[in-house]
Amino acid sequence: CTTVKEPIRKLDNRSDTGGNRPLRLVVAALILRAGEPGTEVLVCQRKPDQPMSLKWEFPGGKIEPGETAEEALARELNEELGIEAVIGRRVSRVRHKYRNGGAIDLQFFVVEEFGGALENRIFNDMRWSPLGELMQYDFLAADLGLIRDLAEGRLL
Ligand code: 9L3
Ligand code: MG
Repeated sequence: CTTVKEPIRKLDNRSDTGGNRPLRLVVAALILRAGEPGTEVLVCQRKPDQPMSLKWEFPGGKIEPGETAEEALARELNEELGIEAVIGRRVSRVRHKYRNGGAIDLQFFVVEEFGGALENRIFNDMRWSPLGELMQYDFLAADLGLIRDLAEGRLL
């Protein structure tokens, strides 16, 4: 009689769009500021050497084991933008499937307050965009539903 040791299936939240893996949990921020004439939001462009290169996104990343969504987002925003963000309300949650079978669970939070000065630490480019102009950027597919809601004034 032999015992087959099944590998323990751990949540693999490291890879990007990886094929046959459990759902990756991701958080992203709508960093808002008062603009003229209306609210503006920070949009960031991924680097040429990153997966989904040169696509625009709302900044954020994967939740690490043991972190709450808010903790993960505060950490990501510190790593990516050098700020101490106050994570506000959650405005949207979507499930996005990639063609290779991978999927993400993506939660968006509003950030209206932060400490420190915004600094571009990892992106190709970053800009403040009026909500109505978000459609002009080539965004990640996972962010598009939210973009539409924001541009049409449904969310904020
Ligand atoms: N993702 C989608 N929309 C976003 C963010 C920050 C991330 N606004 C997707 C891209 C990757 C995964 O989530 O598939 C992990 O993100 P990252 O670690 O590459 O930032
Ligand atoms: Mg990221």
